[in-house]
Amino acid sequence: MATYKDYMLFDKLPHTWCAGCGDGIILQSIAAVFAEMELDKHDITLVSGIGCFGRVDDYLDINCMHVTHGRALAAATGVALGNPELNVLVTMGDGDGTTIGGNHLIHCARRNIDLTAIIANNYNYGQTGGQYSGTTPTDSITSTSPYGHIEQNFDICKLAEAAGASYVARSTAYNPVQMRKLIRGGMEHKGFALIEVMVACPTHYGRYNRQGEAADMMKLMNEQSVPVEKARTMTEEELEGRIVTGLLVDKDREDYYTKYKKIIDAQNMDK
Ligand SMILES: Cc1ncc(C[n+]2csc(CCOP(=O)(O)OP(=O)(O)O)c2C)c(N)n1
Ligand code: SF4
Repeated sequence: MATYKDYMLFDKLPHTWCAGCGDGIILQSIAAVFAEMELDKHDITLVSGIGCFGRVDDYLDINCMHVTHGRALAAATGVALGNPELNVLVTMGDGDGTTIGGNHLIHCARRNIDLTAIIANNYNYGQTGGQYSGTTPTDSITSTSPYGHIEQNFDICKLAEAAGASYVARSTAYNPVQMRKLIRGGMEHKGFALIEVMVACPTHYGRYNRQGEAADMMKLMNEQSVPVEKARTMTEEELEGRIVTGLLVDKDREDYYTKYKKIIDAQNMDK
């Protein structure tokens, strides 16, 4: 039986992430899902953007594309439409996926492109020194908001849902069992799947906001988490500052390629 190790490039270790960074937990979870699904390596393509989390492709023994910051979903759209049989995964940070690349996110969701996007949300641009991104909570401290961030932040899952995503889920690096289940669900879903995973960046966000060591950040993440089933019984005030986890949206909506192929096939029948 395959294990996550069969999909890893161990000769590329040690990895470049800081001690306590949550990104490695997602890497292991992705490889574990490949093993659970017994996927042939040639049937997977992973497209990643630039950033700390974008480095996941360095450690996986599968076909990968490392593309420009903010453009991973655009490149992955081409891959998914070019070969609809592939399992296409896209790995991005919150800066990559929702800030510089936010436009691609909403249009991928709207079009229902059949791919699985995983966004590691550490509330900042980790790789370039902890600048604020579109998900940085209001009032928090970053290298570019030393007196407190004045902007309103995005809720990535709500944004994806509003744009038409047919599968939306959220998990945390604290809960890899749930994360694996949700990533697998996204990969098995036909259409655009978005999984947001909350991760700790102790080097920048945690340090600036005095959240302690990596383990303290993980504890906080767990305390803030609330399963979606329970969240549905809570008021807006009670949900303030909480991380709602689980499967948030799961809709049956025909994906882009299937719809397009039907039109082309019908045209060819008329000839
Ligand atoms: C077009 C472009 N703009 C800016 C950069 C510089 N840059 C590289 S990584 C990065 C931030 C990455 O942040 P995020 O996507 O949140 O990922 P993280 O590092 O936090 O995992 C930036 C701004 C770039 N490489 N290309
Ligand atoms: S800077 Fe932050 S996100 Fe990047 S590797 Fe270090 S802890 Fe992880």
